[in-house]
Amino acid sequence: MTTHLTHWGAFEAVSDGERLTRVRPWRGDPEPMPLIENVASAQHHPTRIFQPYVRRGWLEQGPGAPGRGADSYVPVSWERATDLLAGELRRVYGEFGPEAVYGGSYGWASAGRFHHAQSQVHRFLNCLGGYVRHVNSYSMGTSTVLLPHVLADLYWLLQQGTSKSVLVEHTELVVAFGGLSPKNSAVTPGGVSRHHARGWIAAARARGCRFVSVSPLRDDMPEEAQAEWIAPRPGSDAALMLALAQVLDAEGLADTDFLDRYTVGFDRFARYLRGADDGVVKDPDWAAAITGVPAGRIRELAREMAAARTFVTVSWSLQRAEHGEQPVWLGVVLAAMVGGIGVPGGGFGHGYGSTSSVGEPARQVSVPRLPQGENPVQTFIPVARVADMLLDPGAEYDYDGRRLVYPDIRLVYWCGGNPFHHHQNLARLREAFARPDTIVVHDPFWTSTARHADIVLPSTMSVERDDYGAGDNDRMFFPMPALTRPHGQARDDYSILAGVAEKLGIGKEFTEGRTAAEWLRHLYDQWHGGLGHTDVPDFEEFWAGEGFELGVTDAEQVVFADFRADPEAHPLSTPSGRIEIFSETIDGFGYADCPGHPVWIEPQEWLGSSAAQRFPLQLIANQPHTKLHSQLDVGAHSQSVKVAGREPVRLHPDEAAARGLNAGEVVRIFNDRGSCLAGLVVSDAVQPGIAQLSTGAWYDPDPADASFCRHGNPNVLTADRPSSMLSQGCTGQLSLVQIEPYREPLPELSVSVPPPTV
Ligand SMILES: Nc1nc2c(c(=O)[nH]1)N[C@H]1C(S)=C(S)[C@@H](COP(=O)(O)OP(=O)(O)OC[C@H]3O[C@@H](n4cnc5c(=O)[nH]c(N)nc54)[C@H](O)[C@@H]3O)O[C@H]1N2
Ligand SMILES: Nc1nc2c(c(=O)[nH]1)N[C@H]1C(S)=C(S)[C@@H](COP(=O)(O)OP(=O)(O)OC[C@H]3O[C@@H](n4cnc5c(=O)[nH]c(N)nc54)[C@H](O)[C@@H]3O)O[C@H]1N2
Ligand SMILES: [Mo]
Repeated sequence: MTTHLTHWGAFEAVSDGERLTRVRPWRGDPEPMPLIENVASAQHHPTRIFQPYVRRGWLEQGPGAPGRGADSYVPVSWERATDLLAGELRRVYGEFGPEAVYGGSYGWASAGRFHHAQSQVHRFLNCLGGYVRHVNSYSMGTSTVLLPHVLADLYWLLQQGTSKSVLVEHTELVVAFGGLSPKNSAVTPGGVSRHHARGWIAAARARGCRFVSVSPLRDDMPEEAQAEWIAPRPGSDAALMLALAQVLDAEGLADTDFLDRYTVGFDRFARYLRGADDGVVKDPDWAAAITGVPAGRIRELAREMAAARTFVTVSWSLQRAEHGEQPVWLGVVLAAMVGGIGVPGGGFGHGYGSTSSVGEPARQVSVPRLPQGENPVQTFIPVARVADMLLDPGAEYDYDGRRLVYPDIRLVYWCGGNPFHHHQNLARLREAFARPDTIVVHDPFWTSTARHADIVLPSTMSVERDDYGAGDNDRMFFPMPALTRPHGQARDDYSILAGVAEKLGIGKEFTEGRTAAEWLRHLYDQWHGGLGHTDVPDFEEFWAGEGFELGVTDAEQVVFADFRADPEAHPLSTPSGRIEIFSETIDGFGYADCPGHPVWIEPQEWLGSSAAQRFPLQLIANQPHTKLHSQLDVGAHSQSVKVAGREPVRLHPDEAAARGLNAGEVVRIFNDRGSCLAGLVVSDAVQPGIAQLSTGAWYDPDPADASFCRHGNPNVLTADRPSSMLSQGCTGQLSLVQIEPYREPLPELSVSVPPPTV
């Protein structure tokens, strides 16, 4: 059997050269995940792209031809496709320059670090003169901007966060905003070898640690935690956290020595808690009316947090929302008020249930990766502003204290992502995608994004090519030799781009004269040579083996321990060198939607807003438990939970009964932006007032109405609205909807078969 790594786990497989005939979890994985079943079952699905295609209208009428998303496709040879693409790139770069090319290409693609699709396309576009890039992510677009102002660089924090093994030993109380969802811990960017979503929680619990899960869904916390479940109205966590802070302050429970020595601005924040300027004391009674959590319970929880060694973790989902800065900032403030930052088992964590990597100790070394070259273009967008950019070239907008201008994009190049999965308000995204002259997509599958492209190039899946990989903070470094030949005429992104580079006369710059196999060896040798220790195998031995362990610097790492020991010698990277409970920098930007200290600001769409009269259910569009985003949605495990082929939506029994809905029937979910079908699952793990429809169903628009998805993609319902002017992050997690029975004949899905071809 040969080992292979995916973002959702490592597996061992047997192949007949064409398909995987046996797959079993990697033997080192203590909690294997059924998501690996999607790989073999999807590999030769009819929606694999067999050969290169060009959209008919574009081929016949040239760049800018209308019809994207509804056209048929013309199969072409690789030679023809490469010629057409090279010609179009020459035209766009020649006439408009690199500022007219959007190459951000956001998306997770596959594990395996050489064939990392984004790195490949970025290197290619850099050889051509550069491109408009994106900054930040859909995952943590809000925190990435906020945290450096108030605590630390986000990626540093994720890498250096206190080890889960330290929490197991020392923590007495975990308060998890957004829970510690076992489904999310299935995944690590770049791959996960050993899953331990449940193991550490069970061990901490056995030692006597208590867990409080603050979440609208009971199953956001594994049963092993035996957690107390507190369910505030979604989007109202900031109010709950302010009240916890108010109790700590009012009852003299705050660690004032810690606040004096390690933080700045508590006094400004305390005025707000006490209502000194607005006359509103942010006490538990105030918060109870907003959150629905009983005031008595809030008061008690604050006391418990002050009395115990408490770890506060805030899931990434809370910042994927309007004013998503506030609950993250308040998580930091609460951890500071109870004095736990820098202490083993205390302090603040971000996303301890959001991926498997968070709370794993940092490795001593990173792993080899393809150099991307230099991008001379300065223009960028915060990633979730893509539709705004395409719809409104020349418009100005605010971002992190700057005034930026959207560029005028002629060509969009997407390789390894699925914006018609990940972006909000998909009907609007389709209008945006109608604007550029040309859209190029590489993907193994006919995703909805591929169906909006002009030039569609079939990529291999990771099981069809040689590579190697290790996930973030994951200790295993695996060789990933190809398990099967490519499907149809698929090529890996590197070969595709090398072919186009050749035609454009930049072949040498892009390939440096190496094949993919030669790159793998070259990058490994270079890395190996730079390590300076001898216990790491050379390439031959590595390639013939089944992976090896990379060392970690400190298995029992405690973040901010050195800062705690000596804040003068080890200041934070914030402007003051301390934790900023009040940020002069953010205050100086003057943004009404993100002032200088954390506050409660009512979102536009939550159960307390007037919009809830028409749309009384809070849609939670969280990550799916049966797949990674939209990847391999046609695979067996993903399909196993669909209801009449539609994505499942979960409702509380009372909400189903109030609408006369029965489990197993197809329902229509709608608001003013759009509607979709979904299959009803009734469960008391979901709070009343909530509809939970995970992301990931391939967008299947009705031919007459792009805002109606027949399959169940929640992003026809979500708002393309930024978190704030500070961060411009994605807010796809929460929106308001209504649900009704669907009485029409069920429409067939078109996204599960290839688009029409000529
Ligand atoms: N409403 C709402 N929306 C959300 C979220 C939410 O919480 N709510 N979450 C957001 C988050 S956190 C994220 S990260 C995004 C995820 O959004 P994406 O990362 O765009 O989603 P994926 O489905 O992983 O898309 C990866 C694509 O790459 C393709 N692919 C795989 N391997 C290769 C390869 O080797 N080469 C090429 N060329 N292609 C390859 C896959 O087939 C797939 O189509 O979604 C965001 N969208
Ligand atoms: N199986 C699987 N795992 C994944 C992924 C996947 O697609 N599939 N995607 C990966 C990626 S790219 C990312 S970025 C991470 C994302 O990690 P997260 O952002 O943490 O994941 P989500 O599933 O979006 O949200 C977690 C939970 O937050 C809760 N929640 C939502 N809104 C609120 C709120 O207002 N208040 C409170 N208290 N809770 C709320 C929801 O009930 C939800 O189940 O997940 C990663 N892990
Ligand atoms: Mo993400």
